[in-house]
Amino acid sequence: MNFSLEGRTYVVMGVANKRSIAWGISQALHNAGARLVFTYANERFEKPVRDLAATLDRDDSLFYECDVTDDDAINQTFENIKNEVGVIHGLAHCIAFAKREELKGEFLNTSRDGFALAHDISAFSLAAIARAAKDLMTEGGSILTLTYLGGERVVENYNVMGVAKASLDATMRYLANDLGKYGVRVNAISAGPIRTVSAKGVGDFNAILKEIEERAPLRKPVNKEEVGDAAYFLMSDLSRGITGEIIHVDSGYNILG
Ligand code: KAL
Repeated sequence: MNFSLEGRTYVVMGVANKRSIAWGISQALHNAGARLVFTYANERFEKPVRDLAATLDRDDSLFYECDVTDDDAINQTFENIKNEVGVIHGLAHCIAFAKREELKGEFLNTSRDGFALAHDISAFSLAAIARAAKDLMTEGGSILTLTYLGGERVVENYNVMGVAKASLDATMRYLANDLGKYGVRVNAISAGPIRTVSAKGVGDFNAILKEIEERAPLRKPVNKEEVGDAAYFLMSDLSRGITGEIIHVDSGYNILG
């Protein structure tokens, strides 16, 4: 069995800065020997992603802009990746968005377009990307997305993003069923709260972390390295019997009532 990812290529979508879970995943895959292909939403993120990748001790990483709300952009991105590397062995989808004003107060006030936007970027994009990436996974593959407990139960303020995560979770399972026959596995990691750009501006994030320190079985918040290691497991042959699964990397918080 192959624990190493040497000779393999993985696409990581959604690195925003050094705190990003996507960056923790990138580092873990890199340390296991993988070649990385980064995609970012728009030119604003190009330099941060290139600067971070430059800290890795290899220079064959690739970079592509990919607006996941645009089918043509998705198809073009994977066409470009195919022309450059031929085969990919996995993909990490670390992408979500909801309007800031809909991530506080009551879910009841969610707008029609805010609901559609959150679902388009945070859930449908996984299906669109899986469809485009499948053609590059000719040696089998592992697709990974990031979800959160707020898709399974009500978490204050998470609101429309929680509903979008529930959709993402189901999307992941349906894709796992469709793609299994091609040797492609599809799973999700449900990470505990980590102070990333997503969490920026969340007033009571300290209170959320304090709750984890006091109540989670492991009594500490998780970090992006712990999520990265679980991602490495899901990208490697060690997880070859696992698909359609949500692995909680959350210090055990989700088991509490
Ligand atoms: C209950 C929690 C507190 C946080 C509440 C909501 C978090 C939602 C996540 C969502 C992805 C955040 C956004 O979409 C922010 C967006 O409106 C504004 N930010 C941006 O546009 C920046 C510039 C870009 C880079 O961000 C995006 N997303 O494109 C949940 C906590 C405890 C756990 C978290 C943080 C979960 C999670 O889903 O991230």
